[in-house]
Amino acid sequence: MRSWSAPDITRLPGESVPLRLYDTAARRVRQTDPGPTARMYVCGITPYDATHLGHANTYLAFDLVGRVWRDNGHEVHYTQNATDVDDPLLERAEQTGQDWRALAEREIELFRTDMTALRMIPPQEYVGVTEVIDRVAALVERLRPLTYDLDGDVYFSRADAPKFGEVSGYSEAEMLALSAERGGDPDRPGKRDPLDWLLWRAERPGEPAWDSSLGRGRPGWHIECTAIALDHLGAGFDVAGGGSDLIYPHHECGASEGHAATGEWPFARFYTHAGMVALDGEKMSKSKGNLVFVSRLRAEHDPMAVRLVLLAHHYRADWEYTPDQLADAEARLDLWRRAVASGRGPHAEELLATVRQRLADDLDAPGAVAAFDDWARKALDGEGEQPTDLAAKVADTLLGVKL
Ligand code: 5CA
Ligand code: ZN
Repeated sequence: MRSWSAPDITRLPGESVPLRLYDTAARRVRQTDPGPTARMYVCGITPYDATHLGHANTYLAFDLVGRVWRDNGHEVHYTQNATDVDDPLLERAEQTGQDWRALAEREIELFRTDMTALRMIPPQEYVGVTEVIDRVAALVERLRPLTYDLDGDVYFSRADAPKFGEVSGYSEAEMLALSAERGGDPDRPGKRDPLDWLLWRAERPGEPAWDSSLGRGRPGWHIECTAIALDHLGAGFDVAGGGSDLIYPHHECGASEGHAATGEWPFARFYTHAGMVALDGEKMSKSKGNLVFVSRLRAEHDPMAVRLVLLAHHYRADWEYTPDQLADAEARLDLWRRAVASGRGPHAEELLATVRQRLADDLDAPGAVAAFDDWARKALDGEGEQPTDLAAKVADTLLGVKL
């Protein structure tokens, strides 16, 4: 599919700082160590509703990863999927009397517009699952020794996956509870193990299906991301990302699939997860409907203020959105713009060094934002006689905020 348009990125002077990032599988912060080309896969939307602040929070985290790596001199190879056929999408289309393809296409187009407005660097490959059904089926075939059939559906047998459980570190009981909550079917009769997961779903009446060597049907969820990541990035890529709701089952199962297909472990060198954004005390989710849409916010407010709302929170934190955060972000944007427009301020080299330090330290965006606030206040207090263009570049290149 078409990706979205890229913001301009300029290079900054001086020494950058290598990126340290939290790895869920290691359960600690470690230094990333990419080759000349850093490879990142981020789990994309299921396009049945508009992009909300929670999604944007996740995509911002990985946008910052890409920005820091670029600043470190790496090329960044970034792949993202769109789950453009799945149960929730089909259900929403049915309930609202729309064609599921038209619904997905419309929401994906809105997502692109939202991402462009928020100055998110686009992936080189933006892949809809419906474009790669044959590749997914081929991967399921490759996993054959670890799979079994159940009424025409194909399941992955976790008993044969030696690393299963290592990404999340969750207990059996935790996995069981989450499986039921997040699209799994632990209670389906005939499964060898409740945590075995669906790789291929045989055609059901009224559901879309594709011809394949596995018979007519459609892919299960986790396998789509494994197939797309393998095809574009190869095993052992640098970062697999998404929100923390994907730790189990999505990334846990995907990691075992990748391992089984290639023999390589880990499938991704880092599994990195953004926190959950809530509204009115509950995780923002399309199924609950407690949503703050990016498209609605940016219609009434500067998209850079929306970006600053997100930057004010650490990516791993769970936080609740309240409208006063947008008012604070607008005040901050105004402060930064006035400071840059004043044309004179303190040396921005120090600001650049601090922002680099903060972002390289597991993406401490709030720390970077505080450093910029400090510089801007000093500039407006008449401290320093240096030109302000470097400060503007720091905001633009490292934080993605165009002033
Ligand atoms: N299509 C799958 C991934 S393959 C999916 O989870 N789609 S989604 O539309 O539900 O979510 C898209 C991305 O936003 C995922 O990375 C998910 O982890 C993240 N996300 C969803 N809800 C929230 C939330 N409330 N806060 C933060 N991130 C969220
Ligand atoms: Zn995914």
